Amino acid sequence: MQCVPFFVFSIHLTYVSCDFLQYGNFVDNIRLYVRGGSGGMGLPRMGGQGGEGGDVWVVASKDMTLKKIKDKYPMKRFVAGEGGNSSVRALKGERGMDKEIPAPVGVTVTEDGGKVIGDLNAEDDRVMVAKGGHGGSFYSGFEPSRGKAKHIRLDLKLIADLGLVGFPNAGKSSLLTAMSNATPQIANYAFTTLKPEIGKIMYKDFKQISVADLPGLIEGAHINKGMGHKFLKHVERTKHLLFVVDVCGFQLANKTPFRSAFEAVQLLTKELELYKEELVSKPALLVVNKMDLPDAEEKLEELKEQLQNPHEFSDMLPDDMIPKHFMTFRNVVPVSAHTGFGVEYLKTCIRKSLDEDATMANIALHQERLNCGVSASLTNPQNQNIEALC
Ligand SMILES: Nc1nc2c(ncn2[C@@H]2O[C@H](COP(=O)(O)OP(=O)(O)OP(=O)(O)O)[C@@H](O)[C@H]2O)c(=O)[nH]1
Ligand SMILES: [Mg+2]
Repeated sequence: MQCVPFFVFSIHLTYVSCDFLQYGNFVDNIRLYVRGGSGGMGLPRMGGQGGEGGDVWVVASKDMTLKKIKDKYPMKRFVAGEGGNSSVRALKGERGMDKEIPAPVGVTVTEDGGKVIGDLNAEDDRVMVAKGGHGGSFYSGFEPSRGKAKHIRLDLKLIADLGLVGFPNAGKSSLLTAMSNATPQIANYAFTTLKPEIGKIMYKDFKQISVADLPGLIEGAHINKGMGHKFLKHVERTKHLLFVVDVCGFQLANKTPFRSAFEAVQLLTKELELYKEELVSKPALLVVNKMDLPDAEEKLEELKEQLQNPHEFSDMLPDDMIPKHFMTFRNVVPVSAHTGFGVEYLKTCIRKSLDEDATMANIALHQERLNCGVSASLTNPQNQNIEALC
């Protein structure tokens, strides 16, 4: 068998646009109308004050998805309760009921103009999105005010320890299947994965590492070609990146250039850099997949040599696609997702890499606390509780 790339998509790269490709049923952003409740009427003749209108909150809830919000609230309209009017029996009107919008963990809440209202990163995190109006009182001539009204967006970014980054067909989903409990779709054509999926790698000591399988990147993803931004944003919140390349290289279509494994690495780096430069400073590992194919060993050696001197070998790439900084991988691991070769070693490398970072983060936190303690004892002669000062 010859080591050849797959030529399944016969369309030109530039025709692969978001309009052309469906994003499956996966909903990863949604726009909602929210309005705080109006305040209640005051009672002028007795100086009574109307109740405050309720507020609208977005609350992170387990097992919630944006699709569920869409299905359950098709009007996508959330209005909090009105404050009660002041009356002879209850001079202070009752406060209106708050309205809670359950949302998945990992959403960023923004206003229409793009201003971030808040991130919900853990269950029960909450953010107020529309304040209720004031009840009518002496100061307002007993007239209540209306609640704030606006459109907001909930934008979901997956949170995972590891994000798989690669061209289509590199074998990302196959690798996830080989490493974890996930059963993503796998097929011999580009863009098999249309929505992100999370799998968990289980270790013997019950440690779990979450891995996000993402749709394949193509050249131009940063300007929204292919699946573009829709999934690139999911890389933002993963702690580490796992680049996956086909040892034999990749060609999207017969009109697009063939890219060797080395070029694939650089192009993937550039796409990340162009989308958001800080992404390329994330810790990364490189998986060289399909090592069961003929000539794989020679190709791997060639790749390793090229990675040692990337400047020398980048002239095959267009100038504007050469990354500003070449990626430094913590490990370069040859595997075959098909035969299982190298998969256990890869799992060990991933674990080690994440553990090392967790240890470093703990040391840094400890150091920060100590430094804070030193400055506290310098500025605080009574030597108060350092923790409290920090
Ligand atoms: N020979 C060989 N083929 C593999 C290996 N891993 C994956 N493949 C094949 O490569 C093709 C693509 O695999 P997928 O796992 O769907 O690739 P992907 O990177 O998830 O692709 P997209 O979801 O389209 O981005 C399938 O036909 C797999 O069977 C491997 O280790 N060796
Ligand atoms: Mg896939």
